[in-house]
Amino acid sequence: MVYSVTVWCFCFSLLVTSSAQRDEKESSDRHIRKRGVQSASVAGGARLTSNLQVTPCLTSDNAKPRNCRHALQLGHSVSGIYEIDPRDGLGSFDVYCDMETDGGGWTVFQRRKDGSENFNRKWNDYVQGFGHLYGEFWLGLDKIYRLATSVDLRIDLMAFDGEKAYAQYEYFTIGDSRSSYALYFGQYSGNAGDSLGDSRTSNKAMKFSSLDKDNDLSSSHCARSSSKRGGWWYNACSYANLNAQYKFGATGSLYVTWNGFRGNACLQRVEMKLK
Ligand SMILES: [Ca+2]
Repeated sequence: MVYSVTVWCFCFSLLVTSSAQRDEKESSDRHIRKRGVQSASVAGGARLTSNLQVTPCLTSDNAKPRNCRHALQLGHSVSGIYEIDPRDGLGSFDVYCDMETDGGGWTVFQRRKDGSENFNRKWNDYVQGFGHLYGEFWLGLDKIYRLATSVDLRIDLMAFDGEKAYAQYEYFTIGDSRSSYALYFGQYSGNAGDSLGDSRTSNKAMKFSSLDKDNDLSSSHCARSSSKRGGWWYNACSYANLNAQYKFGATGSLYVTWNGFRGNACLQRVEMKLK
C-alpha cells in the first residue's frame, strides 16, 4: 500500500511539474509513424520517460494528435504520414499531413498525381477509402465525416504545364451515412474559381454518388460506369470532377477537371485537404 501511494505521488508530481502541452508532445512523438520522412520528434522526450520509468502515467490514446492541425501545434512540422485520433471514440487511423502549404496543418483526404489508382469504384470503396497515402488515394467518407466539422477545405490544383491554383471554402462539413454524406461548404476564396459552388450545377447540399449508387439530381447517372467519372457529390452533374478519369492531354468533364481553372483540360495533380 505504501509503495503504491509512493508511486502514484511520484507520477502525479512529475505530471504537474511539466507543462501539459510538453507532456502531450513528448508522448505523441512515440505515436507518430515515420515512413521514409524525417520526423520532428524530440528524442529527449522518450529518454526522459524511460529513465524515470513513468510511462504508465501517460495515457497513450490521449497522446495522439486529433488531426494534422493538432500535430502541427504539437511541433510536428514535417509533411508525411501521422497516426491521428479525432477523440470520438471510434479509434485512430493514418493520414497524410501537409505541413507546408499555407502554414501547414492540413489533413489530406484525396490526391491525384499520376493516374496509378482506379477511382471508378463502388459505394463501399468510397465509404472505406482506397489507395496509398503517399500516392493516389481517397481517405474514405466515414473518416472524412469524422474530420470535416466546419473546417476549411482547400483544393490544390496543378496543370500539366506546372501552373498551380487553389480553391478554399469555409465551413466544410459532410453529413453521415444516413444523409449519403451530403456536402456543405461556405464562402469561396482562392484563384482557381468556385467550381464546387458553380451556380449552373452547384455541389452544395448534394449527396454522394458512386458508380453503383445514383443519388444525383440528373435524369441520368453521373457516376455510371461508362463515364468513369468516379464517386462525387454530383448535382447534374458537376463543374468539379476531381475523382474522374486521369489522362494526359485529355479534355472533357469525364476527366480530372476544375472548370474554373483550365476549363475541361485534365489536370496533372490535385489534392483535397482540410484544416
Ligand atoms: Ca440521377
